[in-house]
Amino acid sequence: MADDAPGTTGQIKQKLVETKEKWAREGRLLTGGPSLGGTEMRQRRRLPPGQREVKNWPVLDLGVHPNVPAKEWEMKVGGLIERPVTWRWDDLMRQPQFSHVSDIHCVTAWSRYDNRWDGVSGRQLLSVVEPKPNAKFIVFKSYDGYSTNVPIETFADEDVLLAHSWEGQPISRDHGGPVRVVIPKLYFWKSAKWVRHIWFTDRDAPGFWEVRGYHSLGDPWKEQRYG
Ligand SMILES: Nc1nc2c(c(=O)[nH]1)N[C@H]1C(S)=C(S)[C@@H](COP(=O)(O)O)O[C@H]1N2
Ligand SMILES: [Mo]
Repeated sequence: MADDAPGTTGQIKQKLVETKEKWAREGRLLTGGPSLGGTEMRQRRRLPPGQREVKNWPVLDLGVHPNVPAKEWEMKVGGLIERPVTWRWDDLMRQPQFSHVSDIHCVTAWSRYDNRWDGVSGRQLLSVVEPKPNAKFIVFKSYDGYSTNVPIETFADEDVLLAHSWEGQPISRDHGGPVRVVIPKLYFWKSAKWVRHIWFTDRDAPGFWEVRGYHSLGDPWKEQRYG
């Protein structure tokens, strides 16, 4: 895409990408345990199948950490919506602010409990841009050239944010600041760091990991790692 960061594929951690593609081919980390329905599993235990809890917060990405000062951050929202918008930092801060505590589940098997996020809710964004009836999927594109896709219903969940703060502090550059997406009900690769574009479409458009063997939805409770 013309607006992707230039040369990203030349700079990314090729080894990490190859290892994770291999996991997808081999189905690594799959427990093969009984698959309970989402709510049933959630009531039984907090840790999704095949995950382990960590207390630190690992940094996981392609190795390119774009430097986007808050004052220069700009996010375009377009596609199948009634009101395309471009938000800069002040536009984001003028929106009603939303705070939520949620768990992170990364497909590389770590989970981190109780992350406090502040930002603007996904629902607030939806109410501003008004998706058209034929909008079914959302594609996120980031300043590092990364992309990922989710169904519009998932983005409309009550716990989704465009987050600018974590534990009361601005999100660091390593973790996707100034603004990242947070979608707690899916594996963390669906939560785009350094978000730049939010695009509404009528058909599913697989992103960076989805074209490399990772699941199109990625529900940790159903262990949708690959596929
Ligand atoms: N823009 C961008 N977003 C991204 C990624 C990336 O490489 N680039 N990696 C994804 C993956 S695989 C994970 S596990 C999480 C990691 O977020 P963290 O580094 O804050 O833990 O970010 C996701 N969002
Ligand atoms: Mo990940």
